[in-house]
Amino acid sequence: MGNLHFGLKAVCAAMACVLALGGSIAASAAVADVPSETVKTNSDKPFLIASKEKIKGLMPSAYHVTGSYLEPSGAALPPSYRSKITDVRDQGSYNTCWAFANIAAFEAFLIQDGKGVNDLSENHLAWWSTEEYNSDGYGWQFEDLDFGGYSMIGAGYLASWQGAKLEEDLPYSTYGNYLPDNMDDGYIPYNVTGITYVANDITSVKTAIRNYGGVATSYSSADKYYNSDKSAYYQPEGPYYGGHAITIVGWDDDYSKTNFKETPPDDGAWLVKNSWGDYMCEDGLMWISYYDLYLLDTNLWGSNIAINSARTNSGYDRLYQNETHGATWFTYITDTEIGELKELTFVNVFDFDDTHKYLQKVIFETRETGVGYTAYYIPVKDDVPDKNTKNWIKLASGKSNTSGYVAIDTAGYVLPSGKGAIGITVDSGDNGSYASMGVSEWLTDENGNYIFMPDTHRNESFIISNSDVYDLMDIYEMSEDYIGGTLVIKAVTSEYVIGDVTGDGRSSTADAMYILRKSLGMKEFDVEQMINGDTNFDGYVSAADALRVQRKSVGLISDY
Ligand SMILES: [Ca+2]
Ligand SMILES: [Ca+2]
Ligand SMILES: [Ca+2]
Repeated sequence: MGNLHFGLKAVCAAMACVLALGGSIAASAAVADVPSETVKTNSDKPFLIASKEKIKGLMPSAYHVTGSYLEPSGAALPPSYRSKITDVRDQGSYNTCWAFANIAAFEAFLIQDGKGVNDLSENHLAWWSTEEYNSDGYGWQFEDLDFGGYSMIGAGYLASWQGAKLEEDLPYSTYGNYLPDNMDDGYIPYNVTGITYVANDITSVKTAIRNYGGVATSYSSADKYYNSDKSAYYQPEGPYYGGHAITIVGWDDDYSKTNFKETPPDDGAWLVKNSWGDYMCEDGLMWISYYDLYLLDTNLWGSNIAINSARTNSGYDRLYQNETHGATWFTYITDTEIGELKELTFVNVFDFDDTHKYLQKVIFETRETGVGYTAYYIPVKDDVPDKNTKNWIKLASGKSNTSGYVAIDTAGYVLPSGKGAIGITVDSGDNGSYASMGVSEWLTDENGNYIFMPDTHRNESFIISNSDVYDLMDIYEMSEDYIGGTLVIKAVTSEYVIGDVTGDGRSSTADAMYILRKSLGMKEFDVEQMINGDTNFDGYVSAADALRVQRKSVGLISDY
């Protein structure tokens, strides 16, 4: 092994210090793909104002995820398609498009997943990112609701179960919008367990829409490329005029190229749900050409987001996590002789409560696709994960063909109570990438002001490589970064195993049959079976629950 570099965002000068791990100093070629050390703000962008002056609000991202190339399974993709969606909302005069786009994708997913029509609170998400709400100095530090946001904020918020809350509890005001005093109250009806980052690729985006309802992304919005007669937008070239986040909810391969102000190379357009009420669009929907220059461009917008799974909030679940915002960067290790390491184990230590002992899922955030992973329960001694792999308990393994928040089903593994760790061994195999993991760490604007501040601690996140155990905070401190970061590895646990009445820790067709027999009076259930069998949480074990268990077991719904 040569000298080790850690792929931290705060690199360059500080990078040399990291090399103390290997003993000497080498150039930091490992960070050549880092787009920028600091995140730029809206202020220096050539913002041109389009209609109604309510455009801007999506900033370039700190990181860029190429995203997942998705292939349709089952029936071929039709030439035109539109998802069932909730009503078009109105962001009013605020730069909150990013919050509306992410919530719209989630609402479309919930319909697609059989969870009905929901009106969720964009207001809560938007205020959640402000320094006014995060007055303790941690979390997103945007000046106010009007500051704009990143695509990653909504994804991190949903995946950390910070929302989404109900519109009726935290309603949005299109003007005179103040920090709600009930931000921390209110019900979260569904907990997100998986998000796919979608590639800028027509087949992939179509597949994501058909599977998950919608894709939240952005385009560069300027009046001169908008045909208001047809609600059609196409920018062929030129600078970008400031991002506007929207949600793609359908397509038409035959949408005529003559509908646009400038003529694209061919027919075909995305059906887009906007958040400008019904102003300037057909019922709030519009069309953007497949050939638009900046739509879906992850180099600008960071990631295109589709929510792919969620659990109904049963009140029995608990999410263990050491951060509540998701990744602002992806960390990795470079060896000076062999380059970026292809296999690493990323670990988060938790203090498991014996009342929520069933481990349902392990979730991690990755920007790579096609990587192999193995999830472990790792014993913790004196606050440090056991480096002896003989003591690790393998929970599940597989290969992820998607980037984003990847959920691994751990089948109700019974967790020992107390301190324990969840490890994910990432093996990039032969796909040309390297082992990396989402990390929640600080971001500054180009003036050095912190726009995101993580709440990090020693003994929470570790990286294990060849039996060497590194506390992530030690790695940061060696690069003179005393704020540090936290790995995005989460554990979904439950008090009960919803859908499992046979007692094997997972819900399957056998459970559906048991529940059906119970509903017909042919079987008696004990208390635990009654709780587990009530998958729609209405207080009864009925044929409807049997149907839900059957639908989940064949993949028609993502989770309870
Ligand atoms: Ca709403
Ligand atoms: Ca079962
Ligand atoms: Ca029920």
